[in-house]
Amino acid sequence: MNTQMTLQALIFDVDGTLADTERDGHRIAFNAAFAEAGMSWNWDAALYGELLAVTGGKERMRFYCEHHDPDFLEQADADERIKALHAAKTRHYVKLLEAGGIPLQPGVTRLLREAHAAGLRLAIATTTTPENVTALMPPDLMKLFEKVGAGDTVAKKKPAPDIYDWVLDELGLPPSACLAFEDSANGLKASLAAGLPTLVTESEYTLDHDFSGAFAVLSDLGEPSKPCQVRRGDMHGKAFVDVELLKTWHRETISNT
Ligand code: XBP
Ligand code: MG
Repeated sequence: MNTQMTLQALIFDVDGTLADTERDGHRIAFNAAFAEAGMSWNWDAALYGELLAVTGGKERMRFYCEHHDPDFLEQADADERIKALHAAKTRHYVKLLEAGGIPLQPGVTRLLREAHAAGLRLAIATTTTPENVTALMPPDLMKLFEKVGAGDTVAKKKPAPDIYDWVLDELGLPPSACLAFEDSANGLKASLAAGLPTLVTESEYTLDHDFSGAFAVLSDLGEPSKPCQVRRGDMHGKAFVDVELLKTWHRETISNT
């Protein structure tokens, strides 16, 4: 097996994958920004689920306007107002995380530490704003990530593969030497389009998404004391995801291509 074929890096999505941040994090921060600006927009949990069809906060606001408040976009300064609302939303989101935080998904801390100790390189490929990632992750875990591709680093957000392509380029690795971790159909489309074998762990808003193409779909990464639920894929007798299992899955995906 040449070195290009051994597993060398893990690339993680953030929202929904490292932590379930949307309903009780991003949504609350959007609404706080709207209220602060004296606007009547208020995104309830069901509406927010529909708006998640579009990744990126600024893009999501624009999508909301197109369907619910088209007059907003008629204003000459609509783009600037969306930008300002988004900056306020980021401020609220960071404050919310600092105040109490949103817990990381089961198995995330364990697997990140184990993978780093085993010499695997770690990176992030997310649609969210960089400050949001730093606010979410405890500093000792954040420093394990060698590259962070986030927000407006690339022009086209997921489901376009661009953020994954950017991270692969930064790592100097081919997709066949990596695994991606995603929680949503848009994220999975992006990672697969970049050629990355992908493990899906579900999140609150993505339970009914189409995860065709993922090599396995799990409730979460699991812990020794709390096995994950397996929706699809072969756990090879394991109750949770560890580095050994990732290497086995990686070998399988490579030999199937
Ligand atoms: C999540 C997103 C983001 C967040 C909001 O993407 O789509 O837009 O909901 O973050 P991923 P911003 O799962 O790929 O991390 O408002 O900072 O865009
Ligand atoms: Mg996600």
